[in-house]
Amino acid sequence: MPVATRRRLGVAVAQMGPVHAADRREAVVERLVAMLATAQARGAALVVFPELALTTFFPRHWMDEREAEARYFETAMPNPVVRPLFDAARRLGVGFHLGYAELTPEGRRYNTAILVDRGGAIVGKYRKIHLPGHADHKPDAPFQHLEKKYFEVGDLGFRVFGADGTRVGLCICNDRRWPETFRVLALQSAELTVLGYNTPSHNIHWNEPVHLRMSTHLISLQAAAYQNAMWIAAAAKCGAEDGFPMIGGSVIVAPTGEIVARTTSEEDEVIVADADLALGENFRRHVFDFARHRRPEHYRLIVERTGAGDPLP
Ligand code: ING
Repeated sequence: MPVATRRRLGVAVAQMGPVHAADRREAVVERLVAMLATAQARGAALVVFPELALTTFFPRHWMDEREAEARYFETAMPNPVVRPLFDAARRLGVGFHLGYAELTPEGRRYNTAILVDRGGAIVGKYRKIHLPGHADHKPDAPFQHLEKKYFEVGDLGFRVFGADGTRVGLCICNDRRWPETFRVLALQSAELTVLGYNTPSHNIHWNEPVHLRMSTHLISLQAAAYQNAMWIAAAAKCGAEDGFPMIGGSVIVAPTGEIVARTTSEEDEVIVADADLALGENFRRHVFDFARHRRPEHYRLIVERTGAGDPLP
């Protein structure tokens, strides 16, 4: 039985430590450029940066939408502040993924991520679909989680883009907790999915043991990678932003479900894997040959129902 021939791709995850509310975007971009150079020097052709990489995780704070737009949203991409990152990537011949808060010319706000190829061109864009948290002010909570207030549900769907010969899927943070995310990307033949996340270490809704934040994060990614025969590269922005802790645990996961690289800090840290994209092909040819094994006629509830309901008659 022929085994797929190797297809190597140097994948890096550039984890970010805290970005405090007072940090200037120029200083943040300098951190990103430094990590991009480190990743390139270690053989990376693609570098994954976190969700909302340019600013602090501002949904933790209650403010007027206009103030949020003025302080934390980008009205153009690229723009003069992030231009040094695009220039460095093109100079070094490295593609990258970047998450940021997008304010469109029509005034719509999205939690957005882009995929930039090794020539510096934006070849993919995604707007976060699964928005966690709430839209109301919870003054008694230690912090807010106002993604449902500041962002609209993404309108671009889950898409797979061609970047330098690789089929790359995009998602963002909470999306990783929903298996539908990765299955829709796998049904479009994604061989690598990249994402960023900002995951608060504490749960404001109940006294969830802190260690579960890391275990549920890793379980979600390892299961998704294996069950969809894809590589997954996930980049945290983490550490205590103005005293509010977020988990690290940036990882590169193989289609086997195995973690092949992970960070050990909650600071700026680069991890790199020499990913063999053919590894997924072996799983897609056998265990997860969707065309041969899936039975969508029995999965209808997944699309027809939003919330759980009664058992079928
Ligand atoms: N953050 C968190 C995440 O999904 C969260 C929110 C944490 C939801 C843990 C449920 C459980 O990782 C973002 N930004 O989505």
